[in-house]
Amino acid sequence: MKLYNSAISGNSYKVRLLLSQLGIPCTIIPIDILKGESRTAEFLKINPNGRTPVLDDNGFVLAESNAILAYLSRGSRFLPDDRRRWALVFQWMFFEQYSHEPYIATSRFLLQHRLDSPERAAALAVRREGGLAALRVMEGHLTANNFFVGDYTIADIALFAYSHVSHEGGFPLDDFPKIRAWIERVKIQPGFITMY
Ligand SMILES: N[C@@H](CCC(=O)N[C@@H](CS)C(=O)NCC(=O)O)C(=O)O
Repeated sequence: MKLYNSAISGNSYKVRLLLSQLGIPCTIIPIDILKGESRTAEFLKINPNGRTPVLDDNGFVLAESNAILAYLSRGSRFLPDDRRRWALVFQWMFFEQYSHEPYIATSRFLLQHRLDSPERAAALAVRREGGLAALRVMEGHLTANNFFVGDYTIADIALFAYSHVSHEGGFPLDDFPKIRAWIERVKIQPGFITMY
């Protein structure tokens, strides 16, 4: 098992976290996205979309962090078998990719890796309301639930990756006590590893 991994990416961290919790050994292949290493001709042969993470399981090559989570967790306690719970896990993972990551992760990238400029300020401004809306949805759900679907699943891993560093994207969690409490619950799961 090989993982093409970006050290600064929450999407790559999701996969490293699950691999650790499953106890699956994996060779990490570092890809420096800030140096354009995910856009070389060689890497585009691996993932024509030019993005990390990418898993290579004995020649089976899979991109998209949440697809990788689904692939690795199948048959494990991190992905329920029950059809409705299984679908709810995917509901939250699609939510993460459409309503959370495009606002919170990209704001973090802009703040941490792009110089201040009017263009950056404008890009952050258009992401602000979407990011807050996603956090409000999470806060509401976590008011009545300890995890996103029953016990800890890959839905939690997918949402944890960028939520726990959301302050780095300009989204501090002061007004989201339920999310903060959930973050602490995730951090004490067996096999947990930090992002950095
Ligand atoms: N939907 C994809 C997003 C992957 C993605 O945006 N990866 C970023 C790092 S977080 C990347 O590799 N960017 C490099 C580039 O666009 O050149 C996933 O969940 O895996």
